[in-house]
Amino acid sequence: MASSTSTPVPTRRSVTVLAGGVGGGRFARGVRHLARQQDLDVTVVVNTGDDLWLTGLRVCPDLDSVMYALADANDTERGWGRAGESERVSAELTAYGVGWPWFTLGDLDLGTHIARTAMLRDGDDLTRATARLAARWALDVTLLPVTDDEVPTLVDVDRPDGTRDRIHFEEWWVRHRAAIPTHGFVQQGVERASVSAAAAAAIRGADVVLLAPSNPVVSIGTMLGVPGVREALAAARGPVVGVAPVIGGRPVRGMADVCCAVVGVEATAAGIARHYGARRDGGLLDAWLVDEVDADSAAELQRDGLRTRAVPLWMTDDDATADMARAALALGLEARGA
Ligand code: FO1
Repeated sequence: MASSTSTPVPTRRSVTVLAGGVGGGRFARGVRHLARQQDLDVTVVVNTGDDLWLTGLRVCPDLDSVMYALADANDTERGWGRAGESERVSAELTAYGVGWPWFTLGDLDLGTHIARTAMLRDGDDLTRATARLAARWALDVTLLPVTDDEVPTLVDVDRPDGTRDRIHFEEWWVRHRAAIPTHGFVQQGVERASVSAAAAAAIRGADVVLLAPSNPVVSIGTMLGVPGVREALAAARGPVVGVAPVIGGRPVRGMADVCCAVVGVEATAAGIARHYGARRDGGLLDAWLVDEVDADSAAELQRDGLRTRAVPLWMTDDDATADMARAALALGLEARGA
């Protein structure tokens, strides 16, 4: 009797990325570019702290930034919203005094918000609605909100008259450009929230988990604040590798330095690594990637026991970003082998 020696089919390796909006979308494109070369399954778990109800619609800025970037449908100049956008409906909304005149909802972008709101009203949770929206674009990547619960990031600020106010993150970020006295960030309702089952499984089960070079406070930090996320990272069977969001002490994009100052984190490659902490000390990281200009901090972190590598971190195009992802995966596998 011939013995059936079924050669085990190698299971595809999986990578889960935790990401915010603009930087997250660009990084996700690079990971996908690599995945297509190395036959990897990619899941991107995205921050939902920026999400809000506006003009009766559910707007999810970071999920949309990542989705549009992966769909090649994003406005690469502005860094958010759709390419080839128009603003006819937005002008009508402003004329009616509905919504925020300083927060532009483009016509194509409104299509996404209307579709998402319709799906939510149909009874879909955000995970399901996100999957349905993403299916239209055939992204080759699974897109997951970090939670299905509404946990808006609010910001405690001083009004011009000196009194305190608590405003939505998007008002702080877009209307005020973070240029008002700021006391802290609050995740409203976080105590009643939990990481989604799909996101927790994607983090626990991945061969490697990557922290995108997103804002360590209001993107990655906000996700870490959702109950269950830290536990999922601690229980992750794969190594957790972070990518520094600052190069030479300056944020690659956005306002990581402003946000770090608000919460007292040193906005450097070493400062953020220490803020995330080494996994073996109860923190997040098995390894950390810094840019070559921060090679000295790499040596310093390595001495402190955090496996660190200095590689080019400018996400100038998909190839450059894929090289970053490749270095992160290699460092992660090295860390796990150790
Ligand atoms: N950013 C702006 O600077 N100005 C805007 O008018 C604006 C509108 C907007 C509408 C929908 C959306 O999903 C994002 C939008 N953004 C806008 C970007 C948004 O502030 C950022 O994508 C993130 O929230 C910050 O990471």
